[in-house]
Amino acid sequence: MENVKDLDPEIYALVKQEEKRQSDKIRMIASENYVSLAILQTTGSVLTNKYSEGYAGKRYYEGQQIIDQVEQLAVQRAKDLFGAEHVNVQPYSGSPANIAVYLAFLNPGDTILGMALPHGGHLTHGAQVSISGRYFNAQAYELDAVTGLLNYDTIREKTLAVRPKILIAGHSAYPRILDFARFRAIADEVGALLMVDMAHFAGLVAGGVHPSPVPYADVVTTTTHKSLRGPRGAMILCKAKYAQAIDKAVFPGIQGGPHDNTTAAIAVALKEASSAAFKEYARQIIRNAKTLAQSLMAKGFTLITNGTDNHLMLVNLTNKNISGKRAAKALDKAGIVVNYNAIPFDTRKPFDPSGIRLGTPALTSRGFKEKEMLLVSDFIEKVIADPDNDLFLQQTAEEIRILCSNFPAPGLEHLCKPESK
Ligand code: DSN
Repeated sequence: MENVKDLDPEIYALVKQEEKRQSDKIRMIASENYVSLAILQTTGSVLTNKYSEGYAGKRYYEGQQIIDQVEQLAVQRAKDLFGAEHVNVQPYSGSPANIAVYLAFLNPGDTILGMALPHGGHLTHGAQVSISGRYFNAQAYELDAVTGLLNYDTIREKTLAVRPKILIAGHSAYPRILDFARFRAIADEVGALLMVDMAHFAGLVAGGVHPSPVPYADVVTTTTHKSLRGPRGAMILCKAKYAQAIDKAVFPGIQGGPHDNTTAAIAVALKEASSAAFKEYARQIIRNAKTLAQSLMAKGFTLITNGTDNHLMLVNLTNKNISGKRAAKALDKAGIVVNYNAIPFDTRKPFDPSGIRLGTPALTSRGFKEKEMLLVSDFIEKVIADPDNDLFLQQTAEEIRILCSNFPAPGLEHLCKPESK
């Protein structure tokens, strides 16, 4: 970063502060992670200088001798890792990927059916504030009010009633495994396409600890930077018969030139995700989440669905007499970064809801295991019990900084000199 330091000391200082924040705190936002130094370096490479509208072998600018190879490598690695017939690696991120799928298959006003946003769905699954809810007839299914689980009978009833052109499975805040065979069967009853947004759990699928949607879905979208631990970007995986429609929808449908530096970093991430070490990483994400869930429940925390099968948990804080926002702010001061989150059938407003969402991908990347999850659970319990005690929060932040110094985060190893308390 020496050149940045000389040219732009303000941005340099901010980047350094963010490095320290990421190193010193326990990051539990379920969609975040730490990429490797190799991925950081590739993202910052000269590939950022190139324009390459089109696809390998059919571009609109010259000079693609290298870029074509980069993109072909990324595509091939994604096909091999996920067993997909066709992959597009160009979407800028998850939201454009989902919108590209709609452009490929829908006309304005057509019906889509996805998980309701307050129940764990994503904005682009048909929320009214999103283009997906404004340009299409967006219908939603909800979780079961008693169990907090998806109820496939009610999803089927809703599907039969609204007859969507696309049935969407996938979520941002649902702690259980999805039954893709059941979604497929429901979609088939009305001749709908099945789209699975696996952004949150793509790394778990790659690591073999979550069922793959690829054999069941017509189209699978995913970001590349969550549990998959790549750069910020996205991919669309689909059956070969949809390849042309998807490619045309991404470019020229909604995007111009792909970000070739990101494409290369996605290729690196896919290589990492194909390794035995990544399989172990994925297993540990789940072991950590289950350990934390059990420990929090033993302390009287209410978890939606009473636990987790994946990398995240949703905590209903109502019985702790604290709102999600107040809890998230206190935890952040104490060195644990989470997001406040609506719970199903929340009676509070989305900007200050009843829950928090906790995820284990990032802390697992820095080497936290079951033992550390019990410490995290203790920290969370104490902070939630005393959220306004600034001195205590500061002391906790220092304890957490010392704990973190013993677990250097990928890409930030240079900041950590192990300390003991
Ligand atoms: N913003 C992401 C999340 O936190 O789940 C979804 O795209």
